[in-house]
Amino acid sequence: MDKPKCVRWAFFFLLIFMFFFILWITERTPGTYRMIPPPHQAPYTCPFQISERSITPLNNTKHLLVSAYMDQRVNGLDVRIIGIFKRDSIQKLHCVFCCAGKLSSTTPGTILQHSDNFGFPYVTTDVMCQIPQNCNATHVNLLTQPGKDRLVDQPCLPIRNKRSNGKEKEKLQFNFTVCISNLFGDYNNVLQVAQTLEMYRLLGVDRVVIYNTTCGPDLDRLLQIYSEEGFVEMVPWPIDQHLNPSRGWLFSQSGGDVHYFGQLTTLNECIYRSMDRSRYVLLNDIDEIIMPYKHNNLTSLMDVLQQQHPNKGVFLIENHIFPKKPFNESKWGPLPRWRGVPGFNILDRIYKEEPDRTIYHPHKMIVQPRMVQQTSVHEVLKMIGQMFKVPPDVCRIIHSPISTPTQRPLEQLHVDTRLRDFTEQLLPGLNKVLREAGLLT
Ligand SMILES: *[C@@H]1O[C@H](CO)[C@@H](O)[C@H](O)[C@H]1NC(C)=O
Ligand SMILES: *[C@@H]1O[C@H](CO)[C@@H](O)[C@H](O)[C@H]1NC(C)=O
Ligand SMILES: *[C@@H]1O[C@H](CO)[C@@H](O)[C@H](O)[C@H]1NC(C)=O
Ligand SMILES: *[C@@H]1O[C@H](CO)[C@@H](O)[C@H](O)[C@H]1NC(C)=O
Ligand SMILES: *[C@@H]1O[C@H](CO)[C@@H](O)[C@H](O)[C@H]1NC(C)=O
Ligand SMILES: CC(=O)N[C@H]1CO[C@H](CO)[C@@H](O)[C@@H]1O
Repeated sequence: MDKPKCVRWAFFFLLIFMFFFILWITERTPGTYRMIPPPHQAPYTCPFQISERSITPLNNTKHLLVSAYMDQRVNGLDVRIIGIFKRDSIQKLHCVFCCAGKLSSTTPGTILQHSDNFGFPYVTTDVMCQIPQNCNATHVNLLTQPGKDRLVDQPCLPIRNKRSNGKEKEKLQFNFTVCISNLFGDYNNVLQVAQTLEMYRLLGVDRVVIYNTTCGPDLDRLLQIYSEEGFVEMVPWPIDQHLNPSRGWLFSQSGGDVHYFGQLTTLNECIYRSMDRSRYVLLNDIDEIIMPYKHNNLTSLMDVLQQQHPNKGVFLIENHIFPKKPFNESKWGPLPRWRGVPGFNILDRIYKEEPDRTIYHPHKMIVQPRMVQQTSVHEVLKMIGQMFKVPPDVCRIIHSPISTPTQRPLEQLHVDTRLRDFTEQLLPGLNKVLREAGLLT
């Protein structure tokens, strides 16, 4: 090859390279710079930055913000911001809104600390804000001082549950949502979780919301499948990146910054997340099944209970422990195909402890989310409407904990095979999802 030809070829390849390089750059730009506002905007147009995370630190404070929801149940207040606040440094806060692209004037925030904190330094806290007049609010932010200059650095929260104005109440998307407040500690009990989720489905649950700090590798794969299908909604919950979360429920016993990986906050978050889309919300753990004993499913149970108790909005369900030992191998399992699956088989657990009703006995709850303002784990803290204790022969919790410290003698246990009524219905779906997760050979 002579020299000019070689240069011409080199130039040609350079041009092609540059063409693809430019194409690549323009493809990438919108994703990479999503958080930076477009240029040439008038001053104070907003939002500057939108938080897409489930935990957002509030600048110049020790507090964390979680989410903002429209809530006009109390006169004069419009928006509820759910947060995790450091109790010893709670200060005055001011609300500022994005009103169709324009920044509003500030309004004072009303700070409502939840009454349950179990001694921990951080507590679930709501800030209630009033929207200024003539503001079509889309986003909200909090300021420690009522000036606008500090806003550039602080990502604002989108306001959720905005009902379309004037429209009749829309039909609810779901009848029953289960809120699983936390997954943490590389939990990998796949067999139990798959059985439990399939049981929820048979009982009429439409959606399971799971707040996820960490989980084990096999459970991760299983939950990816459920979440692609839409039955499970995973909410990232990286609380360990912001605080030192406690594995216990009481500060004096286990120390740390916040109760059980922020369980009290996620339960409240889940109620507001479900408020405009689910008739009922079930607040229980992943090792618990709220089980009707006189009905085939939750729909028929709640139809009857609600008819008998029209003013009740919170239904307390008694907890019954099905200990790890002794157990009775069910005649259907453990099937050999489940041998490679991590976790235990809840169908084995047919012995149940009788709860000691002379001491405090914790309940879990089925609630109408629109009747609840603030909740704790075993009871609601603030509500509109009343509570009802559901008799245990109508509905109770089948609780299969991963371990039970004290083993009771067989004479003190009762046989309860309610779960096995569903075995035949359970197996097809269960084996299908375990196969999809690559856990059955
Ligand atoms: C408020 O803003 C939303 C989104 O920007 C828009 O869809 C809605 O029509 C507005 N409502 C009013 C009353 O202007
Ligand atoms: C909710 O339950 C009602 C009956 O109580 C039923 O008509 C409706 O289809 C159910 N909705 C969903 C989403 O399952
Ligand atoms: C619930 O059970 C009732 C009565 O057995 C049945 O008619 C209904 O179809 C069931 N609903 C669901 C959602 O499974
Ligand atoms: C749960 O969170 C961990 C840690 O962020 C992540 O690695 C995992 O993929 C998440 N699992 C699911 C199913 O979302
Ligand atoms: C398991 O259940 C069967 C049937 O109820 C019973 O015959 C058997 O004795 C039980 N085994 C144990 C170890 O409890
Ligand atoms: C001044 C200041 O602390 N700014 C921070 C506010 O918070 C965002 C993210 O939450 C940070 O990126 C800023 O540096």
